[in-house]
Amino acid sequence: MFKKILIANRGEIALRVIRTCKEMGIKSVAVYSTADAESLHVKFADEAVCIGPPSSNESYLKMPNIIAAAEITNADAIHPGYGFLSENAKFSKICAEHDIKFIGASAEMIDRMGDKANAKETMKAAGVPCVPGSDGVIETFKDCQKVAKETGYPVMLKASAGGGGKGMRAVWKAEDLKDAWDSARQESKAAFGNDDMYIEKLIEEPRHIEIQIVGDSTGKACHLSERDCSIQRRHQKLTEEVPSPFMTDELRQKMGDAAVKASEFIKYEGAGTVEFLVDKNRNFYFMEMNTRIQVEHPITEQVIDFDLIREQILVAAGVPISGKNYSPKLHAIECRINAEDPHNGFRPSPGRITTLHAPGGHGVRLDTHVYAGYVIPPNYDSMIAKLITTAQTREEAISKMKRALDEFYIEGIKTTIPFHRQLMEHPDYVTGNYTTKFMEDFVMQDKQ
Ligand code: MV4
Repeated sequence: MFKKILIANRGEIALRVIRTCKEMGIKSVAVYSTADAESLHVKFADEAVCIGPPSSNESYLKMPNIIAAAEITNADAIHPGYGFLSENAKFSKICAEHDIKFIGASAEMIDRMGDKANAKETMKAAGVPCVPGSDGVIETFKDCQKVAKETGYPVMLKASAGGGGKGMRAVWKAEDLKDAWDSARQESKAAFGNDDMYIEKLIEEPRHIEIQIVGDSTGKACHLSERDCSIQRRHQKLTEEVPSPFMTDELRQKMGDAAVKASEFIKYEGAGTVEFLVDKNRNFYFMEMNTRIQVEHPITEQVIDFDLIREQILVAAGVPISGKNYSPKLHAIECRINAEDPHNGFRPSPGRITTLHAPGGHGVRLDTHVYAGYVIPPNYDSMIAKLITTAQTREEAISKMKRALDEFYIEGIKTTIPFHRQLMEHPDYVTGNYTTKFMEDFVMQDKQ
């Protein structure tokens, strides 16, 4: 087992990893930018190394500084958390070259799944259902026209280097294809330095349901059920839940089997997520595979009683998994609390937290790095806490969430707490009758 793990991240996820390290008797090393000197991950780790100024490019993304910090402190593994370097093939490779275990995917795996057209072709070969469309990348506009016509409108143009909706265009009729093709390619080139495109049939008002998987070094994989992540705004998830209100035992079996098949086909090692689009008839299609631990992993931990960070560490150390698949025994909901003003277009609201009262009690979990007096720097992601409730039923989990949100006081900055409080009473949320279109139609009620 590892003796010392360096956590190449900040905020709640850095703290989350440190907690599991402590429970496993593994020493932890925090790295931090000068903006994060007062952050809890710095205080709670066994050691801490400053790696640069506030700008992410000069700190949390600066590979030589992080490797140097690992070498100075004698860390034998690096946990990258999510975001930053967690899906950076070059960083995974550099860690391997320095004999430091990267607790994440190999460079080869990251490259393979990071190229979306290639990932889709791989999944097709594995026998995982994919959205009908082009075979891989489309070379010319002429081919694009041809495939769009064969596929049948509406279609979706997607950037192979994409993700997060960048370089993606829905096209409803042939006459709009040229403009969409040109602008999607331009956007992709600017964002990723690559303008490879592929086409799919447009799935209207899909749900986003993902399957958590874990694979080990023997090539065996298992799934840990789903998460419904359909409530998103501009490709940022706001809340997630498990079980999905749209799930059936039969669909879970099929989607779980597909995700395990996908993982075993590529001999995936570690924790990963297979994302699917699910249409109104419960047809499901592979969308993307994430080769990292995700923000919303705690809801899975809550309903199957598993520590996913511990699982990542064990698998990275070569321990085989049991191979058993899991169905949810309970219901869990996560609300992402962001330092944003939901009454003003979710505008970022960094600054000092003057007062904080955290919710607690039965079935309430709060993963956060903030405290009264903490100053939220403007340089990073605006998520400051994840509030998770767990109960026997969805109704009870919602009741608990309302109660927990009501006793969550944060003063000094604006947060998304009022948004979540309204969401928990929205008729379509309460009935579970929501899709990825939900936030397009959502309107915040005025403050009382
Ligand atoms: C789609 C789609 C409909 N049809 N593909 C958005 C992010 C990118 N990873 C894939 N996305 C979509 N792909 C087809 N063929 C609709 C979306 C989509 C979406 C997917 C998941 C969650 C939220 C979304 C919001 C808008 C569009």
